[in-house]
Amino acid sequence: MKYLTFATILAVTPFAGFADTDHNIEITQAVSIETLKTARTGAGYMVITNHSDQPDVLTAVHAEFPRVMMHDTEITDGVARMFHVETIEVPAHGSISFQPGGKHIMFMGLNGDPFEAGEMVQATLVFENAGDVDVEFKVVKRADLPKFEDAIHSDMDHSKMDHGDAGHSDHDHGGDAHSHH
Ligand SMILES: [Cu+2]
Repeated sequence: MKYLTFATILAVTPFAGFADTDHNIEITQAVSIETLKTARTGAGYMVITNHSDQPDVLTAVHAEFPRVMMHDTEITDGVARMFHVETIEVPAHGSISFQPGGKHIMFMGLNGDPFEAGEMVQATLVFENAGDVDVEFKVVKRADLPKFEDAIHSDMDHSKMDHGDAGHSDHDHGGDAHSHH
């Protein structure tokens, strides 16, 4: 699924006029946690990696719910509180993690149609430079959440990604390694 998503991203990278610039956004570990039947909201988590030489900014998320927002979380006096953010910058050759207790996508207005494990939630991320990037959040049980902090360590990430196969291995991992020195 990662490979498919990556191909989709390449296919939708717009602006032929910017072809000299590498707008290379990769989304990994896109998951949502299953919700209660009565839940009105669900959250999406993922790691966004920007393989390009320019920072990029996530400016909006679209999905088929009455409202979709980007939230971050702060802890005040031991109480976690979510707040709305308008934009999220992804540094050049860097990653941003959306994970429980931190940034997340908030899907609002589920109204009787809960997220069930095994389902996919479709969304489109809108970036200032890369344009529209489609993403599918796989709904999992809370116990099956990946460890997001691993995702930004390229060595760990590589070990999970079967790079032995195919000509896939030459996609921009130089950028990852670079960001960890
Ligand atoms: Cu939220």
